[in-house]
Amino acid sequence: MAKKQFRVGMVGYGFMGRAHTNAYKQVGQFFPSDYEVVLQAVSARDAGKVKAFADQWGYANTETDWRKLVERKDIDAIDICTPNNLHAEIALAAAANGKAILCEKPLAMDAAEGLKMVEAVEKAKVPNMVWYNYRRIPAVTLAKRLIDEGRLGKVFHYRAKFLQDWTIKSDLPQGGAGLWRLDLAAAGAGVSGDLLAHCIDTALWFNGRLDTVCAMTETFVKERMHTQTGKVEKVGIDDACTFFGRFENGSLANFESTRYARGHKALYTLEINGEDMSLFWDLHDLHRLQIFDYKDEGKIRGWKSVHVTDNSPDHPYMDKWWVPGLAVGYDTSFTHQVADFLEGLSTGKPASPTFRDALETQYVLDAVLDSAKKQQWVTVGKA
Ligand code: SOE
Repeated sequence: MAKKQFRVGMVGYGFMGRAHTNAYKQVGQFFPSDYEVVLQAVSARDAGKVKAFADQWGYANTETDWRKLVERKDIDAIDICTPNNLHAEIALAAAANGKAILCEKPLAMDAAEGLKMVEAVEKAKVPNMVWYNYRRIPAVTLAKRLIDEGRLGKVFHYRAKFLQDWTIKSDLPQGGAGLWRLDLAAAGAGVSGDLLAHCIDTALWFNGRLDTVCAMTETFVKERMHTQTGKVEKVGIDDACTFFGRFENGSLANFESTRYARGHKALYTLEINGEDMSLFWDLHDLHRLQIFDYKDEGKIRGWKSVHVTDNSPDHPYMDKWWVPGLAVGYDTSFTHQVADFLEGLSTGKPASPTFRDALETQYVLDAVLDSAKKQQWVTVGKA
């Protein structure tokens, strides 16, 4: 049977534009579905740069105004890879034009904006998803399966860290390609929205709602040159953010994110401790899931390190790749996410996180920033 076309129009072409496009190109080879992904068009303001990107990555044509892109009849899905301050406007226009939407994380600048986006996609009944890609690392997905099977028993603790060091240099400007992450107006927040958002997304997926939080933030470099104004301006983002919290299931949360952990480039680690089992995962060793099973108590007590590379359905996604023992990487978490999205289109069971799922992370982020500002515990909001 002929495949249906899934014609993508992407807005933006930075690091995430490459990661998503790579996934679109790979998915049909490894995860056959009812759909053929077509790289229809990419949009960005600089005509020359966007054309060069389109030629390199195989997009059929380009636009310099995303408004034209979302109105095009030959496009089925809009992929939003822009700075965070544009997510809502583009998503609302895409929903009004009946497009499926795949939006880079975090969903929005804050929960109020995120809620409008949720309402728009739900009213328009368009398929939607947010690129919280770490859910689709096979070892992380396996951890979720073990949790859902009830193997951990009562959960006591959840802890996660996302550590980087690339903004320590005080002469790094704010604003512009990649560095918009340092500009509050474009990013909405600092490491909390950029890095902690990943940790929160996985945590809520694994362990349910967070109820209350108590946070601390710091901005170590207080002024930076702004690339748009050419002036030295106050830095409004959080450079580091740490918080404690309580999940609705009674377990305790402990999170840290920073771009000032000298030596760490992208160290995302998570650990969950239950009465019967503990799980630990580390992005730098992404194929391994460390498991402590209390059933082994006695002579063979100890942590085991499972290399999640069996090409059997026991190891999520891995039956579609190579032979047992051979690894896949960070990039394939995006491929898995597109594969799940397309499967969701076929089955009518949407792939997570939908905009509504990702809104929960926004509520936590709002509470975290509010708590840091007020220097007190804050209850996490709900839709
Ligand atoms: C920031 O450096 C960044 O690229 C984030 O924006 C991504 O979401 C994260 O996965 C890696 O780090």
